[in-house]
Formats: sequence, C-alpha cells, structure tokens
Amino acid sequence: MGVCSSATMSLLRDNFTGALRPWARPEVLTCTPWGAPIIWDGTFDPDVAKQEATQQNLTIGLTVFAVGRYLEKYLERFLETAEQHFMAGQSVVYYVFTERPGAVPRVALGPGRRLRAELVVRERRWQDVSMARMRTLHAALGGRLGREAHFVFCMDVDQHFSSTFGPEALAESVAQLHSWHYHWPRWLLPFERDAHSAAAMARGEGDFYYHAAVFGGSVAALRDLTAHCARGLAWDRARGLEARWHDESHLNKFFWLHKPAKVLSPEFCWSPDLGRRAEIRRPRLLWAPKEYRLLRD
Ligand code: 2GW
Ligand code: MN
Repeated sequence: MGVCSSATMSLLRDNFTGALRPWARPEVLTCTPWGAPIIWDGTFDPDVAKQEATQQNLTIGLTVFAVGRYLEKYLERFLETAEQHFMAGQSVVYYVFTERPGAVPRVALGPGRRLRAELVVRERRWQDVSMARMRTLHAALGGRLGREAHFVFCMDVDQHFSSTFGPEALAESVAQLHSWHYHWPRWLLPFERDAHSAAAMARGEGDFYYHAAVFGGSVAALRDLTAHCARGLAWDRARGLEARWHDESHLNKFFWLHKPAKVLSPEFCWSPDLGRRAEIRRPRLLWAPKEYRLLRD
C-alpha cells in the first residue's frame, strides 16, 4: 500500500518556501506502520481532495440508522449538519434505516443530494439494534446503495457535524481512531479477549482501537467488512457469546486482519466530554452526550 508519501495524501506546500510539508503535524502519528495515512487537520489539502472527487464525478453514500427514540432525538440535527459539512459540493445519497420511514424529518437538501428512507424491523434488545446494522448494510450494499454509490460512509446517528468532512476522508477502506482510546498503550485497548469469540484478539494483537461510529470505503471493501462482521456476530450468537463492544469488536477484528487504507484522526469524531486537547484542532463530528441510563432500558 505505502501511500503516506504519495499524491493521494494531498501533501501541503509551505506557503513561504513552496516545499512539501508531509509532516505538518510533527506532534502526532501521521502514518501507520503499514503505510496508510492517518489524516489530521493540516496534513492534507482539502481543495486538492475536492477537485479530485469532482473530476471523478463520485457519488458518496452516507448510511445511518435511526430506530426507536433515536429518530426524534438525533436524526434531524445529524442530517442538517451533514448538509452543511459532509462532502459539500459532491453528489451524496443518504440512506436512513428506520422502522418508521414516514417520520424521517424533511431536511432541505442541496443540489445533487438525495435521501432514501429504508424500512428495517425493530430489534427488541438495544444490543441487537446496533448489531443488526452489519447485516442490513451488507444487503443494502449488494442492492441499490451499492449501485448508486462509489464510496460509502456508515455512521452512528448520535452525533452531529461541526466542521468540514470532505473527500480527504475517502479511500478504499477507512477506519476511525476512537477518541477515548487513541493515546493508550495497546494492552489497555478494549478489544474482545475471549478466545472463543470470533472477534477475539490475543495480547499483542491490534494496531489501534477503532470506533464503529464512523467507517467507510468502496462498495466492494464494505461488502467484505459487513459480511465479516455479520458472520462473526452470528457465530458468536450461535454459541451464546456477545463480544464486549458488540459490532465494534468485530469491526476491530476485521481491521486487524485487513488493514485500512486510510485512518481518520480523533478530530473526525470527537467526544466533547474529553474537553480541549492541543492536538485536536478542528473536530468534524461531535458525539452527543451519552444518555445510556435513559435510553438503554
Ligand atoms: C442503542 C443502544 C441503547 C439504546 C438504543 C440504541 C439505539 C441505537 C437505538 O435505540 N436506535 C438506534 O437507531 N441505534 C443506532 O445504533 C443508532 O444509529 C446509534 O447511533 C447506533 C449505535 O448505538 P449508540 O450510538 O447508542 O451506541 P454507542 O454510541 O455506544 O456506539 C458504539 O458502540 C456500539 C456497540 O455497542 C456500536 O458499535 C457503535 O457503532 C459505536 O459507536
Ligand atoms: Mn453512538
């Protein structure tokens, strides 16, 4: 792969000398050991990425699930802020998966942007709502979504965009560094450790802990990812197991076995509860405060 120094990273030129500045963020890790860029604010040129995407006439999918109370609570703000910040100027198709398509808020969409509300059945347990997403996404990617879009991002709904989330984030496969865990040593990361689970990671395994609230890639790559995760979830269930962080544990196993082509810094999905940090310059998505006790009963 080895793309850290290639044009795909859209290296910045120093305003003064005109020299390339590949390491514009010396205080953070900007390249994985397998050569994939970890994109931080200042390490890419958003205009170059935009131009490339426009030239290729890409359609970008954005999937989100809004089941039960999450529809009223989060969907409108997610979509409204996506209209402001997600892939501005590109052709975008939103896929909202819900058991109440008629209740999806009518957000005004810019030119070249469409929204499709897709019917899903409501699972009884909240863990199942979250885990069923992989199976549903796999089917959608094999159907109309897969035919309409070149690249797709799959996101949690309990967050909103706060700054540009543009084509600089696109790649064959994209993983999001989890904002709670990006600065922890590997042995402390909350991977699934039960060797019987399909999501099991042994001590010493795992590159980073990725957040399932944002992942993306080409349709083909996401077909593989969602098949792997749905299969793992089903295997575990058949044996009475449930991984520690549900679908996220299986996603982490997938990205350990199939390294992502691009990694997004925690700036792309930040938790405001963590407060301000010097390396977090411009958060692009902000989590809503966790109301687990209220919603998970
Ligand atoms: C989920 C948990 C408890 C109560 C409700 C729900 C719920 C989730 C729901 O009632 N309706 C619904 O549409 N969802 C969808 O699943 C929604 O898109 C939501 O963003 C997503 C994941 O649930 P969430 O955001 O409450 O879980 P988090 O923020 O703790 O998510 C992380 O861990 C999850 C597994 O436990 C997933 O891997 C998720 O992708 C991670 O970000
Ligand atoms: Mn969430």
